[in-house]
Amino acid sequence: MQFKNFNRLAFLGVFSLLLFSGCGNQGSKEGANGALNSSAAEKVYVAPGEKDDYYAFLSGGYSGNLTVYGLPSGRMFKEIPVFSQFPTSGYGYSEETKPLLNTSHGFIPWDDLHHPDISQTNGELDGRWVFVNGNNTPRIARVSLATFETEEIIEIPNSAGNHSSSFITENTEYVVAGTRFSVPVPQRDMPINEYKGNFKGALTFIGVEPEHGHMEIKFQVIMPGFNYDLSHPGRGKSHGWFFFSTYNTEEASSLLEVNASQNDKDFIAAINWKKIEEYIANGGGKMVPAEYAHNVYDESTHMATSTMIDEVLTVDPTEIPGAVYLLPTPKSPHGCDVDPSGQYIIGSGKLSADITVHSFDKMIAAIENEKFDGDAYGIPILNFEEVLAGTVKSGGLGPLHTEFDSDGNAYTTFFISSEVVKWKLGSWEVVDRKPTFYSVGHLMIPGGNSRKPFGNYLVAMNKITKDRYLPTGPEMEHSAQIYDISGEKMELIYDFPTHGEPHYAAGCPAELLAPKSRKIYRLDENKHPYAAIGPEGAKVERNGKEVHVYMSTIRSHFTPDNIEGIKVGDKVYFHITNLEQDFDVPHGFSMIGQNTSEILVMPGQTKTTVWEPKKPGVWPFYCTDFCSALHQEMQGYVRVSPAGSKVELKWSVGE
Ligand code: RUQ
Ligand code: CUA
Repeated sequence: MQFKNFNRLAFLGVFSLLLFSGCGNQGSKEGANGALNSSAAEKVYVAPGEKDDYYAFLSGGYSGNLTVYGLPSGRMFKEIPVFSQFPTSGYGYSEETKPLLNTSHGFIPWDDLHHPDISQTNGELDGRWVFVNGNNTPRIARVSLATFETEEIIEIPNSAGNHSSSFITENTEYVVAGTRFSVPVPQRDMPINEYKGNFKGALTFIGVEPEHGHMEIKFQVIMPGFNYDLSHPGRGKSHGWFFFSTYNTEEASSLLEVNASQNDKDFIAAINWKKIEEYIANGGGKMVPAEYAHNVYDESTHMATSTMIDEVLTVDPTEIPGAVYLLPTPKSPHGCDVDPSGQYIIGSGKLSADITVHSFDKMIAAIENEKFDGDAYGIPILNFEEVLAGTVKSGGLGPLHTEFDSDGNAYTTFFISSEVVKWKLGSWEVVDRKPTFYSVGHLMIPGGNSRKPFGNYLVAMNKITKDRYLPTGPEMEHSAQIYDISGEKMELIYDFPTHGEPHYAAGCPAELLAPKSRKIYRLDENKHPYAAIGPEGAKVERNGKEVHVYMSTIRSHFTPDNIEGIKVGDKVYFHITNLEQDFDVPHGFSMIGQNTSEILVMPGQTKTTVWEPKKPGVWPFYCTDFCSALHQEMQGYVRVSPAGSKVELKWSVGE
């Protein structure tokens, strides 16, 4: 009896505890976490047929691609191939898009994509393009936000581990790319242990032509051989400057985890690019030999071309007084972020508990009053105390990245203590903190890296997933988390899986993009040299061993769909034109035994895929996209005869 009572009491105790915490979760925003909180569910619920408020562009890291999500639903809308071949659309496999992946090292069908940044006008997102970086074989790409397709890729010479990239200035004057790894400039055969003093770090300023967004390298600042990790543009009052975090100012080439953590402070490099522009306008800088690819997709011919460029303009910062300064920043800073006003430059020492905030005004005063603490390879080092605006005593560990809302708050991620910390600009006081699950890297607030943030949601992108989803073998997709930041306290409202490794992301209101989205390519504007505009345009032409098939598609047949007279040893180019002029009606094309992928051809578009038949026979092709009730009927045959056979070339449809 006694025993029973005890048990019942214990049971009641546990029950009331459960009840209590349940109520607590529902009653306050604090501690709101997961399914217990029904208002959280409402906040992310976008009913069937309804649309999201924001687009979010998440980097895919080692997938080489960019993924598009809706906020607040966390629904994935699209994966945009950028640096990787992508069979889903045929990107990087079709003849038209292959040149986009050309580099000075040849065709490189992969890269490691880290930092999307949306184009800006007057410091506000303008929704025209999103720029992204390829780390590994240094490249910057421009993705159109009308077509959601990669339109241009430029390779960055003298660079390696292109990581402090691809951030843009407030009128998209430049997209900037900085080298993470310093290397010999120009590249040459030399002993690795002679790194110190001999390797260099190139910071590249790529001009963006305002109408079409075409990129052109304007100049490279050849800096000391540090690691340039992240960067952000000045804005507002600091427009005209660009800030780069550095680590490994020790210039170690081996065991960096120890050797690059010796100095108590590394630097944020402040680059006055307007000064450099003046210097160049007055004939400054040196053209040096370089080899890099510039690849551009032309929307009227639906084709990309790759051009090799053989020189680049470099500038030596020590020859331009007033152009470059170093701001001492503790503990191997990673993130380097600038607040919406342009006053504060935030350096997150990744081995630190505190966040260092520099003041732009104090920096200018320190420069004027020559408050220097020596120099590094001739570049003045500003006195730390003179430029320091404040320190955020965060109570966390391992700060990485900071974004901002429109109310003077900053939000910093902490990798080691696995949390987002909200603090106030100016008073440096911590006002809230929420755990992330787990080990957050970057975070994103739509517009949070511009003069006009949209402060409803914060997306944390985590490095470790562990128990958040059903297990899927040894590898889990990375997890992202959405926090509602419209109140004083942050509230975790949703978890969603991402694809690849999301490093940074960029987000903007849906109304900025949705109305401008392209629906079709107009047939009467199609300038592709191999287009078959209408079934009359369909034909097959032989030119030696090359055969060009001008083929058109419409629901639900190909013209032509029977081809004879192809021989083993031929190289057959299928140029497919989709005659549809209806939104969202692509046709696909695939050929048996083809050493490439299918292609997906958008309405009004022409795309080309190559086939080199190896064996005689009658080989079928078909449409890969379920386009109509008679999609399964959308097929054809190619007769392949032995090399040297006399079978005549002919083609037909409906005979
Ligand atoms: S990185 S997690 Cu931007 Cu490549 Cu910091
Ligand atoms: Cu066209 Cu299926």
